[in-house]
Parts: sequence; structure tokens; C-alpha cells
Amino acid sequence: MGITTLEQFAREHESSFSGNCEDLIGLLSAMQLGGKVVHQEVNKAGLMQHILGAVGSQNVQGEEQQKLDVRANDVFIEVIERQGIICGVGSEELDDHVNLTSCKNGEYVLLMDPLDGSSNIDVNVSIGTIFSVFKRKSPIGTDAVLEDFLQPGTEQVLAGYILYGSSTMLVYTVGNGVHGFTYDPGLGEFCLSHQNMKFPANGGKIYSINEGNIGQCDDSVKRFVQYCQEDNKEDGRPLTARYIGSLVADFHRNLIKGGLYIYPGTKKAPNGKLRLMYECNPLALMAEQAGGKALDGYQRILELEPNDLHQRVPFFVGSNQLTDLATSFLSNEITA
Ligand code: P6P
Repeated sequence: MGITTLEQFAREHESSFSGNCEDLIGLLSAMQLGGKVVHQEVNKAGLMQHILGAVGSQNVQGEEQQKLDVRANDVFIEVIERQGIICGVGSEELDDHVNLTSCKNGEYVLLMDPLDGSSNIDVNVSIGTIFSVFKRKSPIGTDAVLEDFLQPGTEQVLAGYILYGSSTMLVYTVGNGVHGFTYDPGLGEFCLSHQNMKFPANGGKIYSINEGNIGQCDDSVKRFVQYCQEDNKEDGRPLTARYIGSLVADFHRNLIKGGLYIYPGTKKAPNGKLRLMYECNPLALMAEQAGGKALDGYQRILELEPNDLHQRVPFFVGSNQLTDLATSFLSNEITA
């Protein structure tokens, strides 16, 4: 197979993009450029002591900000502003959305987790960037307003992630399938490597949950996890537990091998830990486009009406089979 760059692929395959193709190319090239810069810094983090460790501040989530978190946030905002298509950005690292004052004519807003899984930075485990794009609702030429961001996930025009792992990949959807591109530092290009990604037909046998929290979870979640661990040769149990503690890495593995990621509500955090707008919505759109599902346990993630930039929701995302199995325990239709 010859080399197809992300831009070539988008031009050839994405006539379905809701805006014009140049907009999509612009959005994707900004995210690619940011990804290349973060790729470089993530790969050197071990050598650049000034990058490792926390900045001594906390983000709006009350989470210790790692220096690369803050750096990634600044890098993406800088490259997005220069592209001129995005008029405002919501970020896990910023309390409120920021207006890109030089881009008031931009037709889109972007939400992002600039560096998800950052607690893994200092231990050299994969981390990721997650992004989501909506068409603005406010008039072009004005500042972006909160309503531009607080749209249900079904309205996303572009969603994707960049995974900084054994290789760096950009995976995205505009509603026309999920497509993965692997970064070739020698070429300086993200090249098509995974066209039209789908969960395996059998749904897979992997479940990802932080079992350290199980004592905090609802009994139905405990029953599901116990069910996964039981011996049953007929239906291939026990399942395999895999949990990296980095959502993008767990999601990407489950997409390729088949699996389910769960971050449920707990007694301490009834809405769980993950944020709807820049973690769950983009991954939910990609999961559905790849033939899977994403629920808060009961409702489709993409249909949730947002009320806050940083709101948290319980998250069940993966293949149809495993998502249905897990949620059947929640709705008391015990499958066991
Ligand atoms: P816990 C990282 O902070 C993150 O948002 C996801 O990337 C990851 O899956 C999850 O939180 C890990 O959370 O509570 O299991 O450490």
C-alpha cells in the first residue's frame, strides 16, 4: 500500500464533512501540528528535567497539573489560533472557554483534553490528546459563547484523539467511519495505517476498569465484574482485565482488539471521573462510528444535554456485545 497522508485522505474521502473540505483540512492540520510538537516533547520528557513533574498548580478538576499538561494546552491553542478556523476553545486545563480574538470569523469551536492520562508522563506510559469540534451557534464575527460549546455529542462535526504510544497516531471521524494515521517522524507526516476501524465482530474479551474502586461502585457493577471473572468455557469466560490508567490507550486497544472500558459512578463521585465534553463525547462518536456503543450506563452519551463545560458522566464504551452485557446488569436484567 502506498503512502497516503492525512490531508490526501481527507481530500479524497471526506466529502461528507459538514463544512467545506478546506475547513476540515485546516482543522486536521492544526491538530497534526500540535500533535507533532507534543510528540517531540513527550519523547524527550525523560531527558528534559524541566518538563517532568508537576507545575505546583491544580486545574479546575483539582488535579495536579503536570508541566506537559500545561505545555500541551498552550501548544494546541497556539497552532489552532494560527489556523484561524476555530473561534473559541474549551479545555480540561482551563476553568472557562477562551476566545481566540483574532479568529472571530471562525465557524467552529474546539474542546480538548490536551494531555489525557498525564499522571503516566513520569512513568513513561502512553498518554493522549482528545478533541471535539462543533459548528458555532453564535453569529460569525462575534466572541464565542458558552452555548457554542454546550451542544449534545450528536452535533460534533469532528472528533478524534492523538495517542503518544509505541508510535504516535492520530485517529479521527467526521461521521464517515473512523480512520487512523501513524506519524512517521522521518517524513514529518501522519500516514494512513488504519482505514475504517471497527470493533471486531465478536466484540472481544477485554474489560477495563479500575478494580481498586470496586468497593465504591454500585452492586450491579460489582456483579458484572464478578461475572467477567467466572470460569465458563462455553462463553469464553473469564474475560481479560486490562487497565492502563490512560483512557486513550485503553480505548484504542479495546477498539482494535475488542473490549469495554468502564468508569462508573462511585459513592464518592456519583457521576464518575470522566468529562462529557472533551473525553466522553468524542470517544462516544468514534465508538459508534466503529460499530460500538457508549452509554452513561442508561442513556446514549451522544444524546446527553450538557450543562457545564467540565461536567462528569459515568462512561461505558466499547463493543456492542460487551457494552450491552455490562449495562444489562445495571438495568437489573441480570444476564448471569
Ligand atoms: P483512575 C486520566 O486521569 C483519566 O482521566 C483517564 O485517562 C484514565 O482512564 C482515568 O483517568 C484513570 O483514573 O481513577 O483509575 O486513576
